[in-house]
Amino acid sequence: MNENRRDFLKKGATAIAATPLLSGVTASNLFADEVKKGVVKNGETLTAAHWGMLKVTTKNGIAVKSEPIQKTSEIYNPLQHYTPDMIYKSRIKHTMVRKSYLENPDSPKPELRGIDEWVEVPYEEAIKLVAKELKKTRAQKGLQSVFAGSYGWKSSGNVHNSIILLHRFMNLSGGFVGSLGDYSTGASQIIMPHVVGSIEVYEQQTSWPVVLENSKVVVIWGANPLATLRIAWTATDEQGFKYFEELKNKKDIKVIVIDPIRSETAQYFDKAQWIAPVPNTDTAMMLGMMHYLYESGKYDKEFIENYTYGFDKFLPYLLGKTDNTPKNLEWASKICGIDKDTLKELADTFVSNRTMLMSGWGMQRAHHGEQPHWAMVTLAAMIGQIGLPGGGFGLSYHYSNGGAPTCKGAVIGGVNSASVGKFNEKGEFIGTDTGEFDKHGRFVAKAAAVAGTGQSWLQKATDYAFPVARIADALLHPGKVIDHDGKKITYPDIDFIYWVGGNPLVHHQDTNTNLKAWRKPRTVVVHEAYWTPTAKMADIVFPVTTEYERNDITMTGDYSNMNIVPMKQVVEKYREAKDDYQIFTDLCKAYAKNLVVAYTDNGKDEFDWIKEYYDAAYAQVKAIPELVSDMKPFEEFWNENKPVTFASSQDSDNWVRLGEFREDPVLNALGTPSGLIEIYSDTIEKMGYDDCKAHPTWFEPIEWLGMKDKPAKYHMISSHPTDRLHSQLSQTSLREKYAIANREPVWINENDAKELGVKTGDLVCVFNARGEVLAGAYVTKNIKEGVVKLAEGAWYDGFDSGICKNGSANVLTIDIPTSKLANGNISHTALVNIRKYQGDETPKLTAFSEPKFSK
Ligand code: PGD
Repeated sequence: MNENRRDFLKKGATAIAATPLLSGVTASNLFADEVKKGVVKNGETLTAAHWGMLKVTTKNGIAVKSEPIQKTSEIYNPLQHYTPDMIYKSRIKHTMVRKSYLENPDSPKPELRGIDEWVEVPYEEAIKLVAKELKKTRAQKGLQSVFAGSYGWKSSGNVHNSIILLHRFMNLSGGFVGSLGDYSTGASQIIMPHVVGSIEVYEQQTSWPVVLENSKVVVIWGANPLATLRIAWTATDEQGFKYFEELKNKKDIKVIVIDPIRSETAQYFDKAQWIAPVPNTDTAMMLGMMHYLYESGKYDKEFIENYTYGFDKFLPYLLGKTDNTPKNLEWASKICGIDKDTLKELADTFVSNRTMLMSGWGMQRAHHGEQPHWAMVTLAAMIGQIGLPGGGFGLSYHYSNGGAPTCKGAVIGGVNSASVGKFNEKGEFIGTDTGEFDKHGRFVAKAAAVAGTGQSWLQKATDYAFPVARIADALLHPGKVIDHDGKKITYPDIDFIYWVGGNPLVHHQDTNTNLKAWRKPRTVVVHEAYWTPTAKMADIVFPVTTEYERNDITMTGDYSNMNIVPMKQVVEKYREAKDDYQIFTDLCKAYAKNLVVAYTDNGKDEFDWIKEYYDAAYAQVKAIPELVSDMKPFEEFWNENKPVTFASSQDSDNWVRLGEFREDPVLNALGTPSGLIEIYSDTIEKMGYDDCKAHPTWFEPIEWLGMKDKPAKYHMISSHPTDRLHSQLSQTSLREKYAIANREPVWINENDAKELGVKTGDLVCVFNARGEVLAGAYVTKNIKEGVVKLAEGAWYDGFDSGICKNGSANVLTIDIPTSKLANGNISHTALVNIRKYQGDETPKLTAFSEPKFSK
């Protein structure tokens, strides 16, 4: 028995799958040095999801229970307990085609999308249909008519990354129109490079140990980390929870929460000061504090002088010289609704204590969303603690465990989006710009391609790529020219949509306009596991596996890179569900000769990819002696059923964001034109936009509580949900714990509720000129008067009546861009009205039911 195997057997005793009855694995090969590929029919299997590393218990091949594999903090994460529901509820069982599309794909009655009947078709027939119609669209309308900028949170896993798998297919088969940016940080990721020379929102933060040791004040500004840290883009390692718990226990750090909602986080920090501004007015609030710091001379002149550019050009605006409106405390107070003494006290607290301003992203998902983060950086610059331990600002503590020190270890790779394919006159695939067939018929890709960059062919496609949140506008207005960050973009004429890994009928603003937009193109193809509203709006739906029905690999903690986790198949594939990878492989076969060879990189299956990524990481670890880890060869790692865990280094424990810049702003200049923090941007000035000036500016949002002639009475905030990941987990029984009157809950302030005659448990209509939804009233003092909260992500349920019976917030939101600069979404800018539901009968909820099938 060799060392490795002995080690495996020893460790096997403590591994999770104590009695692995592996289907397809016989007793004689159980101890062979090979990868165990079958599912555990009775026992526990290790996997991971956005919401953590999980062990799932199966009985007779059925998943019955799921739990976290470890406890990192006292903070409970309910999302980890609903895997069985994710496997069995609201699933799509068969490959389906919309009736009118099947009858005549050339004239498919797109106006019936969402209300038509569905026909079950053999999988192979649907594959041929998609290949044929895609080819037809490309031939007749060009690659700019095929939109595959498919956006969404998909599921964890580096192999079965549905969105990249789609891009890989679309690239190799001829090209597509992509999208720019994302819904999360649409405004900030465009403005921040102008201000600090980096995207900032997805950057590592000053490490938590440094904050806990040095900060005296932590401001949680428009963030709800106790909700958003339940998940991570890869899989959460819950380090964020651990550190927020430590923060709570640090009695010498004052916590201030600035948010119109007294969120779960504010409630967790029971001693925290809660400041509730009028929604969308943070910029004015910050300008008021800046004015006070300037006039009182309390700001850090030296920092402004040495580390920033353009303060002198910003001052005339701050002081009111350009518009006769000094942005003083009185002015700010009138706008943001916080009395001026409190504003002054806040500014004094910040400037006289080591203060970390931790901001969420909600405030930039609003009209003129570029401004609050720019104002926050400017305020932090005047406070003068940027680059000092525990001071400054941080835009990612609430996301994917930002601030958890980065571990020293290897990083697992992932499938790439390849390059655009070339075809001969017979329509056979012959290679790409970066790859060709060798004399043995093997496809050799010379360079890994990343979506949206590099290739010459893509230049044409990227001419048509547009900001992702402009999708409905683009569908409705082909040829329209828009401004974007100093460039002009022409919308393509989209006639074919291919969407995987996202739920745009729920995530995009102004659902009723979005529905019209989705009824324009000739063809819509969707891969989904569930009958989501997006699946219901398609023409062809392929049922896909969930992450629990396939094998994969992921890392945890996007910033910490703490663990490598085997994501093992928990149960057999559900009904006709197939992996996205399988579907695209079959589409390649149907589309063109030899295409599949390039797509699968010469026939790789999921295990070949997993092993390739792991082996590369293993080689990295072995090559660098100081990377101490218990990383083992792939077979042992896989069979052992345990994550590989890396440790952080002293350097990363002590890391301070912008610390090097502070030490030497010349040697470590920022990536801005001046190399400094830009309070005034000459680049933006040259763009000449009326809705984004060259310095932080207060602009009135299109709808807000302080406006004249308000079109509706209450400001709706559509926060990220606490008990879902966007729309994911909606159909699980966790919903029974939070739904009110069997609908999405709407938080209403107790005084507003009194006036409305509404109490907790009542069914209410929330409405405005854009639409109407039904929701369940939750009356509370934990929300500012005049503000209501309806979390985003409830599955839209209004195909039959036009009124969403499930409370999908985006029915009520506005679909205009933040500004010409960033074109982000403005989902937190919307006024709504509320009334008690008056009908005799309560409308039946159909959000989680199957659509109509043709007999
Ligand atoms: P999810 O619910 O995560 O929402 O929008 P997003 O579309 O990301 O949708 C992911 C879908 O992918 C699910 O339906 C899931 O079943 C499917 N899926 C998961 N795994 C796979 C897979 O392996 N293959 C395939 N084919 N499908 C899979 C989120 C978006 O919403 C985001 S990121 C933000 S930040 C925005 N936030 C707001 C907001 O704050 N307020 C409002 N009103 N609206 C928002 N919309 C945005």
